[in-house]
Amino acid sequence: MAKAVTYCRICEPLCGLTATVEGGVVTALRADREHPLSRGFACPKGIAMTEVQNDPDRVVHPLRRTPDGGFERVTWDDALSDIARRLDALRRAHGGDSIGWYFGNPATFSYSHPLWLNGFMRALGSPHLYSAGSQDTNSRFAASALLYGAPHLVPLPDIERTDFLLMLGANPLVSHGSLVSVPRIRERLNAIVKRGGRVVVGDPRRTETARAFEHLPVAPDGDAWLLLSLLNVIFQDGLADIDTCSRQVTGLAALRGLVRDFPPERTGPNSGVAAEAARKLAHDLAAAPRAVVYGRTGTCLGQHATLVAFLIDAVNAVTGNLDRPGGAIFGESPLPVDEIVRLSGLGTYGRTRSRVGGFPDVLGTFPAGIMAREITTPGPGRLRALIVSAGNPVLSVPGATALDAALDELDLLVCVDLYVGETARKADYVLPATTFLEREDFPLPFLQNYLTPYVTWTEAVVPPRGEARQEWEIIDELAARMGLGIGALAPQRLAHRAARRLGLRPSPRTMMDALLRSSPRGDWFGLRPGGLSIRKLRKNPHGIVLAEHQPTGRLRRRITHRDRRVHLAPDEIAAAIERLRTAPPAPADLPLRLIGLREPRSHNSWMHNVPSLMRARTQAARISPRDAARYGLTDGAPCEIASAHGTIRLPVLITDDVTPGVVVVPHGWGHEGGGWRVATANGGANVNVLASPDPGDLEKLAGMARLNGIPVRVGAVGRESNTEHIVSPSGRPVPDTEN
Ligand SMILES: Nc1nc2c(c(=O)[nH]1)N[C@H]1C(S)=C(S)[C@@H](COP(=O)(O)OP(=O)(O)OC[C@H]3O[C@@H](n4cnc5c(=O)[nH]c(N)nc54)[C@H](O)[C@@H]3O)O[C@H]1N2
Ligand SMILES: Nc1nc2c(c(=O)[nH]1)N[C@H]1C(S)=C(S)[C@@H](COP(=O)(O)OP(=O)(O)OC[C@H]3O[C@@H](n4cnc5c(=O)[nH]c(N)nc54)[C@H](O)[C@@H]3O)O[C@H]1N2
Ligand code: SF4
Ligand SMILES: [Mo]
Repeated sequence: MAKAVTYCRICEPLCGLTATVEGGVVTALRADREHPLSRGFACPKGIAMTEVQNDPDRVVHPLRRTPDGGFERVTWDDALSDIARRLDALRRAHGGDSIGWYFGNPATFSYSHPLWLNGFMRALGSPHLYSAGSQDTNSRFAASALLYGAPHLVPLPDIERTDFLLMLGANPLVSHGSLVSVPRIRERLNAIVKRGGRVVVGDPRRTETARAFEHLPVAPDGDAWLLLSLLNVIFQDGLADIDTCSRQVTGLAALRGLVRDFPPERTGPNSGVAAEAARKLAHDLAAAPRAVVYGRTGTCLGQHATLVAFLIDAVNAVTGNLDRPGGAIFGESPLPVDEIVRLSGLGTYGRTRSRVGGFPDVLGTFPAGIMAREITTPGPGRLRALIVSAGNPVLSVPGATALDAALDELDLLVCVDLYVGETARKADYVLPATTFLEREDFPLPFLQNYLTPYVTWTEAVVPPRGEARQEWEIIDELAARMGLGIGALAPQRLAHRAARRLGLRPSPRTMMDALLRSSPRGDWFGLRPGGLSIRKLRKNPHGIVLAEHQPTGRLRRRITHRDRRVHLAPDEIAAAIERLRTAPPAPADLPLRLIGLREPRSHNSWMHNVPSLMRARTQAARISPRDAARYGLTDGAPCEIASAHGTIRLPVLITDDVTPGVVVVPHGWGHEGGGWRVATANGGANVNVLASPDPGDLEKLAGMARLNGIPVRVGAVGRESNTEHIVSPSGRPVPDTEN
């Protein structure tokens, strides 16, 4: 029996774990008590990763579709040569831009996977790159491109030092924090209150986090209105920090003009926040010595997502809270990220436009919401082959029904996954990926998100099960068989040079080591003893804390606008405010607004095959007592939710946590007939069939999916339904909640 130290790569705090390994098998995972940040904390999902690791349903050999719709086991050699041959034929006949790639959320937790797939797509010369980002973070990146010139400059809420946190559309007590890496975030939030500060949670639902702090009910998709009204009050009442602004920003007067028409009295009906409450909030924010507004997925999946992300930073800037302790700060990585982003050409926004819909690229990706149309729309550049790695877009993108149908029209669909889920079941090939316990790793994209600067390296804890391979190895092999020169990205070129010097195969590891060693904190290949290298990190398996706090006062250096100022009134934002003002009302027959929620024991779509996480629970639609009475719904009985695009059925959970007028349904359910048997047995409904598949309905500036605020109606389902009741004294399944 051996113990190995590693870290969890399911969600963003990246908690430290220790693994018990017996005979090459992980038999237990525990929270790592010696991890300097997570200090013995891990959530039930992290612990349950053992069950994913050893899941009998995991795909551990390459699979090929059979004519009867099943799968058969094939060798890696057969799979890769057939895939390479078919991709190459498409490339010759129709061009590299007939081949696309969608990478899902777990991809970003691997340092090597995104780098290699970007290199592959670059080598192909294809613009068809899609990701979970358009359902998650791209609005944030687009806003940063407009504000700072650099999409990757994402401000962090300085929870450690703030006196006032206004949190919009985030539920970190369940999600554990996102676009900021703070292990034990609950304690950090409690500490704000303990030192006399405040945490205000703007959310249409009284969430776990809202209950623990101060709840400000906002209307779905109401954040832009609320933020405009806050700015209006800040300007009108002379609360702006003019001194700081004169040093930091440009466009202040223009922004003032843009928000003039949005006094709280006028925005209230749309924001859901009464005028008096909005006025007081603006004053409290401005009066707090150190305050910060932070927004997460609840603010990213609406009609005005980029505008909202932009306005959040605008409030922070105008109150003098940008780039200062306790405000919105810009984390730094021990690696020269700004330079890497610049050299690799990855830090783009709007450099290219999509064929369908004309959307600007965000970090080289287009909205996943247009994939279906890219497949079905004839003409040059039509998407004919798709590789999906670490994603389940059939359950995660808007207009799931349209995508599900479009996938059937592809010449080739290849999925690289741990399971045959709802997307992989449509694939020609399913290729077995390693889990994070079976690969070495480095928290590359998260380094600048840590509030406490930290760095770590982990080796694989166990060898891959069966024939599973790391994604980068699969991509490397595919590229070689297609005769594509990998190394199209600057870091990869570096890896190639470093590897050649050392006589090694170019690998992510050689690349990372070269980057680390040559970074300002590196060991400079021996010139700076004690500096960073993989060797040094391996000697410190619990990771290394690099400083107490992220630095502040360096924003000017990092902004890439020529004038080195924060741009507060770009034309794109003026146009977005105009669209907000003129947006047509929802149809009268769809009177309710649908939003999502995350559950403590789910992780998007992929942890529903873990028996210990699924015990006695089910998916449900939460609704207020008022609306339940109005629409004749009974607690625990099935209801039907219909939008302009689809209909789903699921049990009702009546709760006064939900603001009247709102229905709440978690995503990631709707498992059917795939290779994950526990998930399939728990089924549920795919809420994204209710979202619009129409490119015209995606948010304009980043192509964000509209997954929150969907107009719907709800009705009871007659007795003919065989859906089970969910709440009963006999202990039937209930929804997962900490309330
Ligand atoms: N309605 C609604 N829809 C949403 C959201 C919402 O809030 N509401 N949230 C959106 C957000 S924020 C996200 S991030 C997306 C997620 O959407 P996706 O990223 O498309 O899907 P996931 O459900 O995360 O599925 C991940 C897949 O990767 C596999 N996997 C897990 N680990 C690995 C690995 O290491 N390697 C490989 N190759 N495969 C692996 C899993 O088996 C699973 O099939 O969903 C989005 N969709
Ligand atoms: N347990 C668990 N943890 C997770 C995940 C998971 O699936 N399960 N997923 C991970 C992923 S991929 C991500 S991206 C993060 C997301 O992290 P968070 O964004 O913190 O997580 P959510 O729970 O989706 O919180 C979004 C909140 O927005 C609210 N909301 C919905 N619409 C609106 C709106 O229009 N305005 C406002 N102000 N609020 C609104 C919802 O009620 C919800 O409480 O979580 C990560 N962590
Ligand atoms: S909160 Fe849970 S899932 Fe997220 S990193 Fe920590 S242990 Fe893993
Ligand atoms: Mo996400």
